Amino acid sequence: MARYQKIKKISKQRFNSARETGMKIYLNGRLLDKSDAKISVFDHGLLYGDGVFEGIRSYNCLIFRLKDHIERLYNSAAAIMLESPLSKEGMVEAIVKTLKANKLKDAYIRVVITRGEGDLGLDPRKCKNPSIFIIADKIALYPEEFYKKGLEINTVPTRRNINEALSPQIKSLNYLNNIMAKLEAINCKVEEALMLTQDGYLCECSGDNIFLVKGSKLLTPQTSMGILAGITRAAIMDIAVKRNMAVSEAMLTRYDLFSADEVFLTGTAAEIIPVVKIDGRRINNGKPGNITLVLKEEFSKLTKIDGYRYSL
Ligand code: PXG
Repeated sequence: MARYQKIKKISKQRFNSARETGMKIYLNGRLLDKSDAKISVFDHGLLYGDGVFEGIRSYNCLIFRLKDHIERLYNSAAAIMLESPLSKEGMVEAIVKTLKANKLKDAYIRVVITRGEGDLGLDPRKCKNPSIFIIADKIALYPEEFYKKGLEINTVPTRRNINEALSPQIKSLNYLNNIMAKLEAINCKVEEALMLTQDGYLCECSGDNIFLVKGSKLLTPQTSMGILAGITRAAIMDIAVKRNMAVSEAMLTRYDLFSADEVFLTGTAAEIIPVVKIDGRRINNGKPGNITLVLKEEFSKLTKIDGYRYSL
């Protein structure tokens, strides 16, 4: 009996430690249990949103377009004069190490570089050591029914940040512009917010880029409108060009949206998702379009071949 209890106790300990050590977080060179992965309340990433990040996907041990994500991360850092403690190669190694530690073949990877610990003033010179952390987790997509039926979105009153104030090309930790827009969408009981530019042109959603299909042509707002140059967006444009579709980056209006044949959104988390209603108005017949579905299929093929391979 005593022996049985002892075995039970040991296996319980094993279970607990397995659960506690469940998720490993990369933090400044170390892999830590989730509960031990902590940064200072004086970190300017937290105090001022002073930092940059990336959201990356891996599909069956292939990190989709990792090189492009790394480039964008280091461009964002350069734009805010933040020097990464890791080289680009070192960052790739750290990402792979995190995926391996968590035994993840399919994952959503969040890479964050913060300005680091400083004092209560804004001055970034007080922050001597930028922090890097990497979280690799399972991905939360929109519920499957939205991919089948399509999303309902709204244009919202909150305008996209202007390039001259804070370039939307910088993937910074300051996402309040996007969150304000998302709140406005949620308050109207729709899934996503489409932000316009100061002049009322179509810009982008809170975490996704937008595309329209008109005839056999694919249209999307140009980067100078103040959008994040999405990596999924670029992949879709590559696919369309390969399929001999006309693709154009343009200044688009709500008129273009309401007269489009198809509308869809692209993003690392959402991939490609059809939009069937905007501002309460049905797009075309209110059903996901054929070109959207073909592009979605082609994108899925690309995620099997276009990226950085690792093994567990
Ligand atoms: N625009 C913005 C403003 C974004 O934040 C995209 C476009 C799409 O870019 P990619 O490279 O992913 O195709 C993003 C994506 C989420 C989430 O949970 C998405 C993003 C950031 C944070 C969370 O969906 N960025």
